[in-house]
Amino acid sequence: MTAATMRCDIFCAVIDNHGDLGVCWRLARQLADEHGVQVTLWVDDLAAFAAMAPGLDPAHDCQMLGGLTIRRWQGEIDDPEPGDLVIEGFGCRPPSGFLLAMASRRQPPLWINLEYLSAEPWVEDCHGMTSTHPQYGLVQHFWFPGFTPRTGGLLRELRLDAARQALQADAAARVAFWSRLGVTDAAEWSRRISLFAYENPAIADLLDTLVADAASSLVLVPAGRALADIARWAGRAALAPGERVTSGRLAVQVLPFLGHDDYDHLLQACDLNLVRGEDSFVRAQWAARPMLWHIYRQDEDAHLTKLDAFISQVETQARPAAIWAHAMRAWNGAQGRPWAELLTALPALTGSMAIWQRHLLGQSDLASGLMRFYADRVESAPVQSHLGTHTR
Ligand code: TRH
Repeated sequence: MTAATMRCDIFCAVIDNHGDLGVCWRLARQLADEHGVQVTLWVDDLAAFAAMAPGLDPAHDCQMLGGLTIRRWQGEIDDPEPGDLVIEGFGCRPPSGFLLAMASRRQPPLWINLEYLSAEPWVEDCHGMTSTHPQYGLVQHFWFPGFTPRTGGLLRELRLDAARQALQADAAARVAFWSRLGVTDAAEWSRRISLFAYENPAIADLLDTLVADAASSLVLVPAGRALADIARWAGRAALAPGERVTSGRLAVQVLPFLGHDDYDHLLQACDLNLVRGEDSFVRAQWAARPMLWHIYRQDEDAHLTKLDAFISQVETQARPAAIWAHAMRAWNGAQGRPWAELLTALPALTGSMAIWQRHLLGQSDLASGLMRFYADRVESAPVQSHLGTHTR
């Protein structure tokens, strides 16, 4: 079998926000574009997907989107025909009829559970662990993304870094990008800051600091949850895309929710990126610019352990100024208002984040790692069926 004929099913359940879809869609695109895989992306909430991918029509159960087959997933699937690789995003289990069809293939598909990203040390031990389905005997492999070669790596497209370098080296290309977003004066500000966060009391503190700072700042906010905090700070009932609030040395510009590629360009064109969740957090690292991460809250403050694990990995590799760790913790609820000091440290932090990005670039990307795993496990495995039937 060649990669050109390889088929893959990716299952995505939208739990909340945009990250589950963001990760699954990005992986699907990369497998199709760079590895020639025929991908079907099964999504349980096409309306949420359409908000992120304007080309998608949520009324259609099955449609093509940029070379991918997108299918509505609601309960059991009629006449399932699983591909050679089946990926479930974040433990969303494919329906039992689909699992039965997987087990019935002459050679069952490679079954991957794509897990959440964490920088914690245990990830290296758990990456690649397996679990056997009690009924169908199918083996599921746990794929843990991460920041070290002994993990499942990070999503990174082949051309991403060349595109980043080109944009960051070309002032005219950045002006053209900003104009496309309807921002004609971006180059006139001393610094540009992108802001994508959950509700966060530290937003008001940071904006106050920017108002009074000696250097001018343009804060760019794609539509989303943080807007309520910003509107409150500005004394407005609400803010909508296209609106701008100005105070002292600061302007806050509201953008529409951007497409994936434009969001990458935004991160690359800014001098500081405030990101959240999982996927935007990774994209900010590829942008090689200073970033603060608003981490997704978990019960019993488990997210703070994750935050510290990430800080510690960056500190080991790139030795950023200590203010960065203070600011990361303050952005996530710790005491302190380190914002003025953070702004002063931005030039030095740009160097540190470039070192961290180069360190990560030295590792294999997640999709390539998956494809190598597939080649090793499946193409060399003897043909067999867990159910003893030969239906393929
Ligand atoms: O939206 P998030 O908070 O998503 C997730 C989910 O909540 C998930 O359940 C949780 O487990 C995880 O966080 C930790 O943040 P994230 O992961 O950054 O996803 C946002 C996606 O939206 C990402 O793919 C980037 C994309 N995006 C755009 O395409 N355009 C935009 O303008 C912005 C701001 C983001």
